[in-house]
Amino acid sequence: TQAQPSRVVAVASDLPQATPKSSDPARLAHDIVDRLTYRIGKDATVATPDDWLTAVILVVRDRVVTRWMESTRDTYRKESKRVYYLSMEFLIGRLMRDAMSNMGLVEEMQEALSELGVELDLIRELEPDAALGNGGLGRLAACFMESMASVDIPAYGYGIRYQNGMFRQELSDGWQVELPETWLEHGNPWEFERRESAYEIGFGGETKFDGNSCTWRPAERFHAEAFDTPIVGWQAKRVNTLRLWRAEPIDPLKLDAFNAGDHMGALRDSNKAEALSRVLYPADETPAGQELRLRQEYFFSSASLQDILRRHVQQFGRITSLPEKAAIQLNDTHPAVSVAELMRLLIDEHGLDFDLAWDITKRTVAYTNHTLLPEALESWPVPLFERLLPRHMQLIYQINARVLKEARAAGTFDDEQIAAMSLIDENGERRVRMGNLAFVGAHSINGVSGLHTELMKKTVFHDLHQLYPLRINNKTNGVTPRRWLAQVNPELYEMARDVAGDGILSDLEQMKALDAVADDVNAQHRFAAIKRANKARLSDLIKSRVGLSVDPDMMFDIQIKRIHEYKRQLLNIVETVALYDQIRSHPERDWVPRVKLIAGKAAASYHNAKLIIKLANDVARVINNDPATRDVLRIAFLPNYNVSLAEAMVPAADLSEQISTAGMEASGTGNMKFAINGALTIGTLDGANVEMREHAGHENIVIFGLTAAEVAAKRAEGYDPEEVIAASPELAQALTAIESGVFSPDDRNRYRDLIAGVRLSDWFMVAADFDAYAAAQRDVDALWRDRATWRAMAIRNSARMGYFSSDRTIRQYAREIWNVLP
Ligand code: B1H
Repeated sequence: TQAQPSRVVAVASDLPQATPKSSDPARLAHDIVDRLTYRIGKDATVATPDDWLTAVILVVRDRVVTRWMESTRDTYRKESKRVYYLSMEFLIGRLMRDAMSNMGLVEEMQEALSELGVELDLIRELEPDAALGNGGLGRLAACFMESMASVDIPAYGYGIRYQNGMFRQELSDGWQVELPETWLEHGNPWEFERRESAYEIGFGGETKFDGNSCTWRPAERFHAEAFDTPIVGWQAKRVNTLRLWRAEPIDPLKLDAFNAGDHMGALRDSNKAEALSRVLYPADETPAGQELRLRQEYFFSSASLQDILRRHVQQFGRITSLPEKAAIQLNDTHPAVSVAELMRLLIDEHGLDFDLAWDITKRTVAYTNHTLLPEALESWPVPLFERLLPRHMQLIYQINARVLKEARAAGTFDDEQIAAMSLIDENGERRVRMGNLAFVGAHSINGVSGLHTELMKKTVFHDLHQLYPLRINNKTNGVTPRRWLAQVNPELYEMARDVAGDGILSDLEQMKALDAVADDVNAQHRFAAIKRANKARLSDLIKSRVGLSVDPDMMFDIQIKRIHEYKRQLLNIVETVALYDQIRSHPERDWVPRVKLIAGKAAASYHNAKLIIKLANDVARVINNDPATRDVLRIAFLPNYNVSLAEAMVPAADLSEQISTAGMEASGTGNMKFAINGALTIGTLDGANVEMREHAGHENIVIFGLTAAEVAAKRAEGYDPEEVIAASPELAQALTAIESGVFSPDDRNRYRDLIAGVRLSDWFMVAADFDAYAAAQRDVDALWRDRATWRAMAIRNSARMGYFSSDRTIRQYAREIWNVLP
């Protein structure tokens, strides 16, 4: 089928308003040389590839700016409600291809550059990844920013302009080594420094009451300075702003101290300020709990709220209309101190009384929860909180008194339940519970998948949910199809367009049209050729990164995500070891050639996670060097997983590993990216896998293992992993091999404790799920042998993932939480 002409016409009229002149290749070429000369001060003959990259970005940026200003003016003129997305993390990756492709400039730019003798693909690789995030939570924020622009919602992202983002991971003898990432080294041509937008941020000091009014005199004060990055929506319909804050000293150099000979003291404020926006905490799902982290959280929350209130008052005059004109979404509890800060600003700076301020706060703020892991629920020791934010501590006590009064008035809660709802954890050292603060200060609390939302109601927020039963709602995550289909897999995108028409990127549900061709031999061959080409490209990358040759005709089995025990990379590796043993014992069998690829970073302080990386590398060394198995089984750990590496791996996957312990992965978003690109999923009934199965059809996904309810029951009953191990010879053999040092002859005890954890408690159900997982893998092998069936399933997966576009997610937030019209 061909695209219907009418659709093509409709889309063409939607193209970016860039004048034909501004996207003309000759004009682009001229502009590139112009930027090179006048902005970078280089002659084309001596320009380095980095110079060309900067010049190209500046040319794209100039075209973006026109649309940006139009968007801003449009919002102002229409007096539209604005959405504010507050997040400690924005994992945006590279922006050039994204901006160019959403502006509709890719081909013209390619032409312009070839006139200049420069290869776009080459300079594209030089752009650093903006890695201002740990993993899924930060990447979701980046997808949401792109989707909000694409569905035409006036939105601002607010965060921190970390000088050092996520660390760079290197391997040294198979161990993870963390190195600082210096993404700003060559400057950042995307950002605009806003020296005029600076706010004062205070810490410590004391509060003074005069009647009802309170003044807070902070002991330390800093400035927050804004840096704006334009975020281009699909077809440049709208360009929104990502505003990141950098901390600045108010007094960069204390000359009096310096002159008195105290040279270090003269720079103390400068150094303290620098530390605030210096580095991203690289501890996914394990809050650092350090003072600097709380300072960072307050720093960016306060700057963002001051900016939001200033913009509101400037345009609308009255602060009381805030909830009608601003929706503030808290990305997890990291900005939860915003609830107290908004109350402070409304009461102390804008003179409202507590009741009105509380009403405005609740109607403006909404909160997204991203995890149920107990260790990830943020709380701060009361003494620390009080010392850094004395005024906020008072307000939190006042809020708490009001909430607990409401709870008591309900008459249905016992003391234990009341204690669970309190903003203060009184068990042991008193702590401020940030999740409870975010919950009570918000009109909406959402989870990120259906299962996660239901578990939220039953676990962390069980009692608050009883008190406020209308607040919890679900917004299943999604990913942007512009980056995660069109840009990473242009050939599959082209095939999809040929079948489903040009509308798929504005409405991913239209991919459904591919369903009709899933059994068509030509479609299957085209799909297979595309996958093969993506795999060949990834093979080259693997060869260059880790020196391993992999045949693109093997099954590419991929697990990429942060290294976490609950994500169960260990289950994957143990199964690989068991399979290795099987192949050695039965070399005559018809084994499906498979390469297992693993990548991901471990938090620097997470001992077991780092050990799992070492294990992957130890196992890889043995297996990849065994001539008896190397034709049918290989395994590689690819270092420095980041957005750009994901972009190379996702379109090359045959099999996507989504094997977390059921009940522990809130949603997952990698799972969606793989399926959109035609990988089959092997996974547990966890997070969004549950919904992916409904959309793909139960027959098109390989599900195994305990359900969340079964995991909970097993843990409650107290289960004995040794029994399970004894009943499974393959598992027993693999565990024994690992713990006895077969893969670590240089240190035979290396994995003793790691495996002991499985034998003794097996909190993550590695042993409990092993047999089901191994059997599911053999089912996968059987499917692979029937290539036509496999391809049909893969195409159906790709066709049926329309629901998992972040445009759908954002439209739901817009209608059901923010009350804005896309
Ligand atoms: C997710 C985090 C997270 N949930 C604490 N929670 C952090 C918690 O630095 N910290 O302190 C950082 C990150 N990240 C992830 O969010 C979930 O695990 C995924 O399942 C989910 O898909 C993603 C987006 O909702």
